[in-house]
Amino acid sequence: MNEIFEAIKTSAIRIKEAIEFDDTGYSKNQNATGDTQLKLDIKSDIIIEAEFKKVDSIKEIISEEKEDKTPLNKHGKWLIGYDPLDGSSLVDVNLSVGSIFGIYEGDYSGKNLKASVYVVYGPRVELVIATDCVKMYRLNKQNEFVFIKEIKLNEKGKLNAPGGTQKNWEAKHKEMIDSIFKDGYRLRYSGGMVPDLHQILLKGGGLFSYPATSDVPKGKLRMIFEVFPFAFVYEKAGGGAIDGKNRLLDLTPSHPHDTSPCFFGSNQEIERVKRVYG
Ligand code: AHM
Ligand code: MG
Repeated sequence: MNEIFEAIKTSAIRIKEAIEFDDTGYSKNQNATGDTQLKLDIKSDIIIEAEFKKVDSIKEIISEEKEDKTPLNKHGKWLIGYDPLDGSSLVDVNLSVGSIFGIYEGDYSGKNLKASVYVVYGPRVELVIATDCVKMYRLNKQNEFVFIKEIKLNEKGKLNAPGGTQKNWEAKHKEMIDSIFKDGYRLRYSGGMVPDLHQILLKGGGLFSYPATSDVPKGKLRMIFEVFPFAFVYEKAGGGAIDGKNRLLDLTPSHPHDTSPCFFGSNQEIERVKRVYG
């Protein structure tokens, strides 16, 4: 799988340069979910596809920015689901954005996710690879990703990142979020799931939620490109990831762009969600 990690690193360096210097405006196209694509969404997708095309072990890829799967090598082993530029609506205000990759074998179900990777494009570029454990790397002046540390969640954290439009939350969800704040948790929510989840991982723990709401009853975040890869990272870092009741990695999407309500966090916060939703 190393050749895939190397292709992701090369893509990340090229995307970082595009974010720094390219036009941040919108294109005239819409993606499979109906979002108007930024020129940077399209360029990031092109960069990643070009790098993955050089890797023989990849059988097929599917991007959040495309409706359908793209077959690469018939004899390849791995399927990759990826979000080329997550949180791209934050690019124009110069907040952090990211890329997310799930590496699957057989099909795109949670149980067949074998590794995941994400990249944070912030003041610095950081890359996190989750296999048996979760390792963080940082880009240096020579454009190399240098190992920084292994990421482990504490049993309980201090941060709360509550996603979704509040006026559309269910009453029980609102009560839960209010009670978490009453217990002293601090609000940390930028609107980019990559930096928001990265912050919780690096600060030891907390809760990120994107629940079912009246406007998006199945949540907003997509299983293959966003939810499963981060569920894998959180579990391997010693925390949990559920849809309220069930483990996210036990789910199987029936369509590539299917979404799920999701909660990622350290163990005590995930137990708290289960008590409310279970
Ligand atoms: P995107 O893939 O279109 O960028 O959407 C994903 C983003 C996540 O990064 C973030 O957690 C969520 O959408 C924020 O959604 P909202 O604007 O509804 O709070
Ligand atoms: Mg996204």
